[in-house]
Amino acid sequence: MLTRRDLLKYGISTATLSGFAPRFARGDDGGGATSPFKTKPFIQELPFPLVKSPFSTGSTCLAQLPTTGVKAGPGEHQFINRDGCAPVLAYTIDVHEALHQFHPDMPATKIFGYDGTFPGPTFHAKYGEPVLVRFFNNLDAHHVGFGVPSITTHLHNSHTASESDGYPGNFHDSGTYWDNHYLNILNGFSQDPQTTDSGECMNTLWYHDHRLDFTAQNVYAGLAGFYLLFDDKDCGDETNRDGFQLPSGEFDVPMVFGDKLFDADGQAVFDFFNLDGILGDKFTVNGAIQPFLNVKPRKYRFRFLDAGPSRFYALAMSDGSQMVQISSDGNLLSAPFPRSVVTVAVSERHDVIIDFSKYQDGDKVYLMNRAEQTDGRGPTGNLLNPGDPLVEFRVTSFHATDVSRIPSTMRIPPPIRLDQVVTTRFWEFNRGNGQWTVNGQIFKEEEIRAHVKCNTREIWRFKNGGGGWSHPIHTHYEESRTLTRNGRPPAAFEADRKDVSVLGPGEETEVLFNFRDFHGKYVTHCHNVVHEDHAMMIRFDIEP
Ligand SMILES: [Cu+2]
Repeated sequence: MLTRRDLLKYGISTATLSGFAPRFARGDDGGGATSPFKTKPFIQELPFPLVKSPFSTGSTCLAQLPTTGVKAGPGEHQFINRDGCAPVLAYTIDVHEALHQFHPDMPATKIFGYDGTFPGPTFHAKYGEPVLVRFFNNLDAHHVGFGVPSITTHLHNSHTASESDGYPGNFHDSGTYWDNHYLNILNGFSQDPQTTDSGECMNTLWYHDHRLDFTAQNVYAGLAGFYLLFDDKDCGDETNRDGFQLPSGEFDVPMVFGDKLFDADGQAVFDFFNLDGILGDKFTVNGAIQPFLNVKPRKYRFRFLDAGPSRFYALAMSDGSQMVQISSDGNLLSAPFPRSVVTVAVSERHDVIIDFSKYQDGDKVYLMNRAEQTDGRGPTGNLLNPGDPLVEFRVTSFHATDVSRIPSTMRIPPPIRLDQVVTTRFWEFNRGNGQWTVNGQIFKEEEIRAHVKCNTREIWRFKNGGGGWSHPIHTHYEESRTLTRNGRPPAAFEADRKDVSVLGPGEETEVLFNFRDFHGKYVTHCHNVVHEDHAMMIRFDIEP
C-alpha cells in the first residue's frame, strides 16, 4: 500500500490519490477513452522475459530443424553457407495466440505472442556467432478482433539481408514458417573485413512484427521482444576487466514500455478509426501494469524501449536524480551522458545507468513518465510534474557488491566522410487526404522510391511537413549519423549512431548513411505505427 511519504515524493496530496491512475488516453477533458478497470499500482513484480534457448547448443544443419507447416520463405539467403551444415545457432519461435494477465486485478486478455508470451523471449546473441531463427506462424487462421494472423518479423536496428529483414510485403500466413538469418557481424564485412570498425557495434535491438498495413495491430497484440547483442566490450559480464564492466546479469534489466486500453471485460481494445495515433491509459512495463522492482543499493543498467504504438516518453526519477544515458538506440555512446529526463520516441531504445547506492533500505523511488501527450499526434512538449509513475523501485538491503563501472569512453564511431557522398535525397513527411504521406505519396509495395547503389554514402534530409505532428523516422538496413537538427549540430546523445531520427513538429534533420553489404528491398517509415500503416513509408532498393 502506498504510504503518505510515497505520495509526498510525487508532490501530490492524499486528496488526489486518483492521480495515481494514469491520465486519460486523450487528455483530462474526459473526451478520451479510459479503461473501466481500476488497477492498484505496484502490487506485481516487474516480469523478466525469458532468455531464449537455441534449438541445440552447437551449429545446426537447417535440415535438422522442424518443418511443421509450409515453408513460406525466403527462397535464398545472402551470405549463408548452404553446403552441409549452416554455421549458425538455430532457434525456433512459435507465434501463437495466448492469454496474458496485465494486472492481478484484471482478467487475462488474448494476445499474439512469440512463443505465446508478451514480451517475447529475449535473445542473447554474440558478434561473430550467426543466428538463424525459424518463425512458425501458428496464429489462428480464423482469428477475430484486431490483429491479423499473418506476420513478418523485423529485427530492428540489425544489419540484415533483405530476405531476413521482415520486409512488410514478405508476410506469411498461418500454417507457414519463414527463416530469418542474422549474421551478427560488423557492417562493411563484405568489402574488407580488415576495415570494419568495432565502433559500429550495436547492442540493444528488438524484434517485432512488420506486417504490411497491420503492424500497429500486430505489435499492439503482443508481437515484440528484445534481441541483445554482446561483444568483447559489452560482454554481459561486469567482472571482466577486458570489457566495459557495465552492470550485468540481474543488474541488466530490459524494460519495454507500452500503453494499453481495455474494455469492460478486461480485454485489450484497439481503435481502428483513429488515424492520428492511439493512446492507452494503462502503462505497462514488460507486460505488467505499473510493476515494482526490488533493487539493491548499487548500479543497474536499464534498457528502455518504447514499443508504441504512438506514445512518447520523458523518463525521469521521482526524486529528480540524474540517470546516466550510455546508449542511443542500439549503440553505446562515445561517452556517458548524465540526464535528468531521457526522452524516448516510439521504437527508440536508450540504455541508462541508475545508481541506487545513495538510498537506504526501505526507500522507494519511482520511474516516472513526464511527457504530456493528449492524443496520438505526439507529445505537447510540456513536462508534467510529477507525471505518471511507471515502476516503483524498492531498495531492499544495506549492502551490495558492485564491481560494475561506467566507462568514460565507450564506442567511438568512425569518422564522418562527406567526401564520399554520392547523392542527397529529401523526404518530407506530411498528412494528405486523410492519409500519411512521404513526398506527397503513400506507400505502395511495388514502387521503388530510391535506387541506392551498394557500398555508397548518401545524405538524406528528413523534414516534418508541419501540422503539429511528431514522427519518429526509422530506416532499415543501415544506421545513420545525424549531421544537423534544424540546421544545427545535434546534441551529444544524438551525435553518434542512430536508427531513428525523431522529427518533432516542424523539425528537419540531415543524416548520413553508408549503405553496405547486402542487396534487396528495404523501407524507411514513421514508427508511430498507426502512421506507418496508413501509409507513411517508402521502399528503397539496394542495388549492385
Ligand atoms: Cu508519424
